[in-house]
Amino acid sequence: MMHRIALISATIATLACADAGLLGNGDFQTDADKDGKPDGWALPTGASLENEGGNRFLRLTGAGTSTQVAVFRELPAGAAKAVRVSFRIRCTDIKRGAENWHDARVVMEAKDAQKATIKGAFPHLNFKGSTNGWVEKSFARTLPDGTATITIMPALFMVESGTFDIDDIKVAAIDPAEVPAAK
Ligand SMILES: [Ca+2]
Repeated sequence: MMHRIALISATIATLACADAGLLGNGDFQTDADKDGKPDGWALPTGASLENEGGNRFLRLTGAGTSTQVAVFRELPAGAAKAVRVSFRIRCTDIKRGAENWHDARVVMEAKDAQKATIKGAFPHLNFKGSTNGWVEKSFARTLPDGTATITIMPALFMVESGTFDIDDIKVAAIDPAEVPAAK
């Protein structure tokens, strides 16, 4: 009996650790309902769950210049006044489409309680070409007053071709004092 209690405690501790931050399952590891999709994420056409040596991650595959491939999450900001966002990405032969913004992007927005976008809250990191393996990205931002939710959307916008891998997405509440002053 004691053994079983210890096992359950260990499981709960692992889950709490994996879910640290505002975004659950940002590492794509959990598929508790075994439907082949990472829990909390929808996988539209062009998005797939990949597995390399036991590490699961999201892959977006370019499907031509008339197609946008994107996944979307919305998370409550709760009491957070500032957040640190981090993730790692890997690009393979991403060929831009007709417009400058037809590339790989991680689009983030702050929304107020009426779901209206509060402009300029987050940078939209964008990528094209190939990276040399996985590359870590991180930034910190103060949340605008009135932020109720944060949306995050990794996307391939009308690219000719290529694949965009993303993993270990974390959105963590931090002390606003930790946000570097804007230059
Ligand atoms: Ca992972």
